[in-house]
Order: sequence, then C-alpha cells, then structure tokens
Amino acid sequence: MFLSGVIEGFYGRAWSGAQRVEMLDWIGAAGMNTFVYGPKDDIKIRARWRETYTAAEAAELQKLVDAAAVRKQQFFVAIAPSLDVVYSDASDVDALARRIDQLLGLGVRHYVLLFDDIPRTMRDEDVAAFGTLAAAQAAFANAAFRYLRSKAPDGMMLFCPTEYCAAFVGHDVAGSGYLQEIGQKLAPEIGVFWTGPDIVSETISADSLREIGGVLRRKPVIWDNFHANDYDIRRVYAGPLGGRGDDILPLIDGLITNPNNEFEANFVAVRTTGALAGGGYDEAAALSEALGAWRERFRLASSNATVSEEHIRLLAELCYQPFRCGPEVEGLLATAKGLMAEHRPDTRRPEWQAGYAAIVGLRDRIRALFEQMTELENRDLFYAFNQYLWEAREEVTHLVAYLGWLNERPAADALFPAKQRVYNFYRHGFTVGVQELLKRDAEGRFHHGA
Ligand code: GDL
Repeated sequence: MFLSGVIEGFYGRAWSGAQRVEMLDWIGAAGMNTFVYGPKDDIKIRARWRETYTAAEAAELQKLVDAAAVRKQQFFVAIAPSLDVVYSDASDVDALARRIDQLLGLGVRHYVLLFDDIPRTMRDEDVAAFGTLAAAQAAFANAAFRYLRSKAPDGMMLFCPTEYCAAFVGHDVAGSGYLQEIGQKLAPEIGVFWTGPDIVSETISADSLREIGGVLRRKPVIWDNFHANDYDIRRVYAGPLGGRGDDILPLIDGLITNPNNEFEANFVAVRTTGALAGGGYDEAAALSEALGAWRERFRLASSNATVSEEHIRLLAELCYQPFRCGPEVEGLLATAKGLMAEHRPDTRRPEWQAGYAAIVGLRDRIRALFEQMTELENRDLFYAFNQYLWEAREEVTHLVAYLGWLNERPAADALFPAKQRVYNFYRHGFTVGVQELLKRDAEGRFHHGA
C-alpha cells in the first residue's frame, strides 16, 4: 500500500486531540490515507518508552484511533526506544511488546520504530551481541515486527534509521555500511523512512531515490521535512511542496510530511503533499487549489466575510518555502535590490519611482493583511502567523522608510537614520551574538573577524 499523509513528528509543543482529528479530515480531503502519531513531545514515545500509557492518555489515543477508523485512515503510533534501549536485553523487547499490547487493545495496528537523532554509541553488551548498530537495530525491529504480526496479521511497521538522509553519510549512501546492513538485515516487510539528501531537502531527485532504494533493498518511504519549522521558530511555511516531481512516485512506498508545529499553518502543506502523491503535480496549480480550499478558515470575527483571496495568497507568498519566498515576493525583493544598486541612485528616473511604488504597495498590502489577521475568528490561525507577519510588517516598513530617505536624495555622506535609534525588531541576544562572530558571505560560506 502506498502510504501518503502526515507525521506529527516534530520537536516542540504537540497538537491537541481535536487538532489531530481535524488533521485526519485534511489528510482525507487531500486524497491521502495515513496519519502517524509521533510527537517528540510525548515523553512516552522517547524518554519513557518502556512505560504504558495511563488510562487518561489511552482514552485520548482511543478517540484518535476511532476517528481514524471512521475515516478509513491508516493510523500509526511511533515508539522511539532509541535513547537508552539495550538491544540485546530480552526484557527490552518485552517492554516494547507490552507497549504494543496496550496499543493493540486500543485498535492500533501500525507502528513506527524511530531511531533518529540518537547517539551512535553502543553499550558493550550490544557490541558483543551484534557488532554493529545496524545489526542491533534490525534484530530489535525484526523481533518487534514478528511479535506484531503474531497479534495483528495485517499490522504494518515503519523504521526510521539513524542515518536517515544522505548528508549524514557524506552524500555517499552506497558507501554507508550502516545503510547497507539495514538493507540486508531488516525484515523486507518493514518500510524505511528517508528524508532525502538532507534533513530538510530542497530537492529530492528520482536518481537519488533509485540509489537509496538499491541500498535499502526496498523503496523508501519519504519522511518529508519540507514544511517542518521546529528548527527555526521564526519561520512558518504555507507555500506549496516544491523541489519534488511526481517522477519520484514509482520509486517510493510512501510520502509522509512532517509539517509546521503550528497546526493551522499546515493546510497548504497537507493539500499540496496530497496533490503530489496523487500524481500529475503542478506546483502553481496545487497552490491555487489549496488556497481556495483554505479560505473558509479565514472568517473574520466582525462579519461573515473572509480575508480576501489576494491577501491569503500574499500570506502564502511571504511564508512560502524553506528555501524561497513566493514568486511575486521574490520579484519585489529583486526590485528593492535594484533600487539600492547604487549608493545614491537617480530617484527621478521613472523606473526608480515605479519600483519604489511597488515596494510601498507591498508594505500597504502586508499591513492590511496583518490587520485582517488580527480580526480572525480562528485564533489559532491568527497565532500561527502573527509573529511572522509582525516582523514582516516592521521590516518592510523600515525598508520603505529607507527608500523614502533615498528618494529625498540625501548628500553622499548622509547617514540613515539621522538620529540614533534602536529598533524593536532588531534581534539581540545570544544567537545574534554568535551569528555576528561568523559572517556568511554571498556563497553561503562562513568567515570570522573583520
Ligand atoms: C529531524 C527529526 C524530526 C524534526 C526534523 C526537522 C527526522 C527523521 N527527525 O531530524 O523530528 O522535526 O528533523 O527539524 O526528520
């Protein structure tokens, strides 16, 4: 079965039960079939993986299992024994079996074993028993899988390897002894997650999937971090899935997105992931379709109207993809750069004035969007973007102020602003201090000093 859908697999505050049920609806409406419950925030998934869920926690999960069953969605629960498991200790296999038993009792038939983001070190007894991490993990997962199948003959299992992207193996997947051994030793029925060339992959090519598929001896299931934002809380992504074409579909066994922490920000992510999984992917068309379907959620508190289609598109343009803004906003940034190409441009030129007017127009649209968002009935949708839009508004206002100053044709040695002022939106603190120590050049390389 080709698995398509969503994994709640990020670090940080997890979604609520009600949001997960809503996510099941989004997944279905996007033509997809799978939800993986795996928030790093659920301490029973990682740190306390040996414990079973309390009655109250189990009751919450039960609701989700039932909601998925009604919607005919495949529902997976993740368990990450990876931090302190003793692979060679039979009592740890038993602990996992107890978890599976409890979850089977709730109707959970599908599982993910996570071995991502763990130290590569092994205990002495595991080295003695297995020799390598891959052999130890494969034996552990195979034992869990055999147990699952003895209880649930149709149960599915997915495995997230410790080396889950090409960057972790120096972009030489064929040269990774770990991946080769996982390919050889992991039961062939267990699916293997893969995030592509990187943790957050700008592109995933068919060739790269052919290669990793050969090494793993099975088609990988893509764990797509394209819309994930837990690694940078200042950004949120509401643009279409990009950098992957539907030529990857025959080379994978699934496409599962691990999206933004902010639940409400994920509508376009889910919808366009579904469009790609469905085949015949056209990024721009998928975005338009998604924005149209999303609009319903943008109801204003003061009237029955919604935020306008143009403003919702602007929101997506500003919060587009991890590696770029939307095409219109990218164009306007290029325009702004052109306006500042010279130290003192001749602002009387009509092209300069036209460019300046376009940036002023952008500022006004961002301000209007910001104002409308504050009036949303759906407060979670507002919170999902508020911080980002606040910054966007401040920065673009600042840019317009600077361009306005240039437009006044100041003397060659004049400084902006005329008076010393510390803007609120300039970041301070530790991370800024560290970033200033290592400057990034135009090629993306880092340099110290001067
Ligand atoms: C990761 C983590 C994931 C996190 C993502 C984005 C995998 C397999 N694991 O490395 O939990 O959300 O990066 O930061 O992707």
